[in-house]
Amino acid sequence: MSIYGKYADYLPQILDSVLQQIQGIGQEYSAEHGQKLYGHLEGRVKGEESMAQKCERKGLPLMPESALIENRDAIGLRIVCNFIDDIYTCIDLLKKQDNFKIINEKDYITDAKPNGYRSYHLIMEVVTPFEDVHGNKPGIYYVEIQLRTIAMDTWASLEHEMKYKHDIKNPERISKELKRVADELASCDVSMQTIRQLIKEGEL
Ligand code: 0O2
Repeated sequence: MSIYGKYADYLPQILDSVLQQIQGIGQEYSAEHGQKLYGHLEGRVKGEESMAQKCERKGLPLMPESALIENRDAIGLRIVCNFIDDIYTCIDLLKKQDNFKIINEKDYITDAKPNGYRSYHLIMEVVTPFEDVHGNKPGIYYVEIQLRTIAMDTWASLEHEMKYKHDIKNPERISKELKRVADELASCDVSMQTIRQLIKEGEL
């Protein structure tokens, strides 16, 4: 039996509808401002095995309540922006959506994790036409959104991959190098932002 139980079929449908809504926000923004709000958008339903492992790690029973209430990232989206400012514009636009309610925010861009990880995390409650774990219909489901620049995304993907390489001989050196690269990329993001601002001012 799936850890998501009878709710398993709803999750990809909720993901699709949130993806579509955010695509719509992006299209509207491009039409109005003549520039892209984000570079790319992706989403996934967390695999059952991965969710089961996460529940086990947290000492939670393997049941839908753990997967869909105690954990809030069964449905996850990532918005990758070209510039840091665009991340905050996206967040403002998400907050204006009537059917999205942001219940938790973590700004790892202003406060990077000690290892150098940068990203902005939101947990949203989304109203859906489906029954939820509490038996309510329309039901409320959680969706995690990670917002990053291209540079932050590149770093996080490589770091994530390396986490699963257990045969690294000099982990301390690698962690130090990764932190150094994260800080260099963050500095590039700020420079790119400044260049865009200079171009905009030149257009006035
Ligand atoms: P996956 O496989 O990417 O989904 P949670 O663990 O979600 O219950 P927590 O610890 O408060 O709660 O989560 P946080 O800090 O919001 O981070 C959750 C997700 O952010 C992770 O999900 C990763 O996707 C990403 N993340 C956080 N820290 C790092 C990091 O140092 N490096 C990288 N590459 N990604 C990070 P999962 O479920 O751990 O993994």
